[in-house]
Amino acid sequence: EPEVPSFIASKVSQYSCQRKTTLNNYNKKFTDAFEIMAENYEFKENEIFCLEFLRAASVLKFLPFPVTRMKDIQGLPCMGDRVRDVIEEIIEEGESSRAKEVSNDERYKSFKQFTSVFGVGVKTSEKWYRMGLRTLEEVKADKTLKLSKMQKAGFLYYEDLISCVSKAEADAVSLIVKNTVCTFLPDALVTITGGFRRGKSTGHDIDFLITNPGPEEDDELLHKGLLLYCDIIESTFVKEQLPSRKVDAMDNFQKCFAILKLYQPRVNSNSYSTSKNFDMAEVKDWKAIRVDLVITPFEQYAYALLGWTGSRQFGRDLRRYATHEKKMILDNHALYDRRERIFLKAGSEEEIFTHLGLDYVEPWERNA
Ligand code: TTP
Ligand code: MN
Ligand code: MN
Ligand code: MN
Repeated sequence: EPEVPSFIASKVSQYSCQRKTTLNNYNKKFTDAFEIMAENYEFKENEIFCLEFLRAASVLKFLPFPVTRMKDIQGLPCMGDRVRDVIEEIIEEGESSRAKEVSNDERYKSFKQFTSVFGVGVKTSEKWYRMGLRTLEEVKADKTLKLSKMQKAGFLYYEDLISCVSKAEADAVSLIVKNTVCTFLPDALVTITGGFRRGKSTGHDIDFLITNPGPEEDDELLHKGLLLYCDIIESTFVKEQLPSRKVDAMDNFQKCFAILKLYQPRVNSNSYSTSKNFDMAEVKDWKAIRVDLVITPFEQYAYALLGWTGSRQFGRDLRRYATHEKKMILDNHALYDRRERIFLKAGSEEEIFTHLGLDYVEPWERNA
């Protein structure tokens, strides 16, 4: 039995931004079941139950030992009755009958397939399900459906997009994006955010934050070349507006949910590129890769970096902590102190943690 003398359950914070969560998860058995439950509630638009399971998963991801008895979770935050029932059954039976039921549920299985398509969310899935559609084959066969430009791209590159992005591919794309950006903006800073910044070895996409130090903002950058599919969302940020209080707020940066065409290394070659391999005209020698490009003004860079590094749960808890413990409002652009009625400037993530009175948490410890 692992002995963890410094571990005191009742001292574990309910906020994941006050915990250090690495990718080393001792309780995958439990957290996988919770994530299925949470996703099913998300598909049912039951945000409260969804968050309950996501918070519980996040606490167990943080635990430095595997849970083997109910006594192990005594005193921990976020362990409500619904959560405890699942844990108890997994301890006793090895699996959760509720999670198993959900993964075999027709509606869940359909929503899971539908939302695996780029551009398809819960709303569209709901619509298709109500029309009697159950599988992607049925969706593709239905010629009456009006697909968005994004969804068409999602179906066109489906196989590539559901296969994970590797670290090698992320590094290759990173070089390409940096080189391309630098031909337009030589001083620009390009940073990988998202899961790869948290140390994950695979991802569903690659997230980039781009900023140009100095006063000049370049809103032309995204309109220049290189992308297979690109839906540019113009910046809607208004100076002096208060940070958003929504739990899962979208930000107002100019951004682009793109698909990039990455040429695979040729036989006997190791280099990825975005130019064609002419001697291999017969075989598909490229892979479609999902890339998120976010452009931020330099003075908002630290806030954008913190927000886009995630994890999603870590970000939610940072904002919840700011609101409930500090009377502040945090989003991807700014931090507003409601008592002092001022915006708190930050040039680094460390400064944001300091403003919030939190110990610094490294990116690889934000896998909540
Ligand atoms: P994702 O790319 O969805 O997630 P991820 O990189 O953690 O994991 P994956 O390997 O599946 O890609 O989002 C990255 C972070 O960006 C996430 O913490 C939430 C944040 N985000 C925003 O802040 N605003 C947005 O509009 C979106 C889409 C994401
Ligand atoms: Mn990502
Ligand atoms: Mn994701
Ligand atoms: Mn992303």
